Amino acid sequence: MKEITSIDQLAIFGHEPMYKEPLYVGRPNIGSQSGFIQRVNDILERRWLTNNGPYVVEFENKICNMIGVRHCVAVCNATIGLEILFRALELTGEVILPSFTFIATAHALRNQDVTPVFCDIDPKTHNIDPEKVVPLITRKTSAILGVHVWGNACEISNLDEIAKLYQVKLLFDAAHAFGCSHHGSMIGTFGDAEVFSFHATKYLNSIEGGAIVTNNDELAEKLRLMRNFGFSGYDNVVHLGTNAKMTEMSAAMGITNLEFAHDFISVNFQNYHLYRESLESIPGIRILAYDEKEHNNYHYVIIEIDDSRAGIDRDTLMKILHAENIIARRYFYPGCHRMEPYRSMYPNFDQSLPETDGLVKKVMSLPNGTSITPNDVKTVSSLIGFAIRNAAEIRVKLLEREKKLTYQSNLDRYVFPNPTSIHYQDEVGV
Ligand code: T4K
Repeated sequence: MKEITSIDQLAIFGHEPMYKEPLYVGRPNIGSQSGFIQRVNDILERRWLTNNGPYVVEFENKICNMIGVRHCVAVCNATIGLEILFRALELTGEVILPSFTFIATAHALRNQDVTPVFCDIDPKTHNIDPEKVVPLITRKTSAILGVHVWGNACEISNLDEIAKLYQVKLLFDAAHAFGCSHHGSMIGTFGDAEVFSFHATKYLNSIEGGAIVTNNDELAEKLRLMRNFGFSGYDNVVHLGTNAKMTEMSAAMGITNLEFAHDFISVNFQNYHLYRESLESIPGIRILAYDEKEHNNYHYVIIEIDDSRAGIDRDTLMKILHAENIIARRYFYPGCHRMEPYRSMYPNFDQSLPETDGLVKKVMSLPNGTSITPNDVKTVSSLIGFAIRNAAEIRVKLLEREKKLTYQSNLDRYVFPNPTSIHYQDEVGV
């Protein structure tokens, strides 16, 4: 494990970074390179590359069996999956969703001319707060769209009650939640439909990819038509559609990785627990917990930095880590409501999402996955501990450096006047 003993050894102050190669959040898990290559060879020999090929069908069936859902419609990515789902359900008007999500959740609605209405979150879980949903419901509301952030399930039964009471659809962006459960049932079986992401950065990837899962036969049939331009057999288009198909290459990667899903979880689990042990006692750090009674993929290691206790704020800590080539991320800063086109649409959201606004300032995602070793976890954790223990000294040194830089840049910007071009007051008009 690499350890730092004095603040002069920090890369932010000019020392060599701890890592030559960056340590990323979201480095893809790749189960078996040879297993994947073998499937790629099959694809090439079969010359069946896309359009509902055998690997896509196999991938879909495996997902249905794994999570216990009737239909899985594999798609090219979760964003398009969300979009065709919204269109299939003919959502109109407004949909209530958290602002604390990846921008794709909001864009997928807006791209269908549906207005995203941002709801605040429960700061303990980072998920949409059902109590705050009800006041946002209007006659225009057509759905509630929960996001199982970090794979932790939303308060599904409360949201379900609200959706039934107001007769609106209940959908879940389950991009993070493949392999996770809620009250013993797998995510993917709740609401009218849920959407997984199999993007390269997800716990289980199909390079790019996603899947819409539902127990609604009619909806599934519609989605299958819509992902393939609305074609029902040769020369017969029966529905408006698009190209949302998953390729055989993607399905081959998905199936290969499914065979190693337990191994990925076991690495994530060990790393997550090691992070917990190492970070738990550091003042000002809270590590987001997973409910160990449930299935979790433990893909995201999320910490919150309380700067009043840690003595250092999240952004400074992140700069320290980045300088060492530890590329921690501040997902989902600054919140969808503060990004375009939403910040222009809703200038008043400035005050109405206090929990989201508070969280985006302190949350940080740490590297996890099969490319992260226990040694890396110890190194990252000990660096965070070191930065917090030495916060006061680091702050002073950063401030001094900033002053020096400001002074230098003022000097650089200052244009010394050419004495011949100086006109004094009493010369004007002469
Ligand atoms: N809903 C939610 C709640 C989501 O989080 C997402 C996606 C979606 C919907 C939409 O799902 P998709 O349409 O993507 O299926 C990343 C991912 O691109 C995005 O899929 C994900 N959420 C989001 C949370 O994270 P960025 O902008 O952070 O990506 P990027 O390129 O910075 O990659 C993250 C890190 O991963 C990099 O620092 C390097 C590493 N990396 C990445 C790739 C692609 C690799 O090492 N190898 C790779 O191949 O969005």
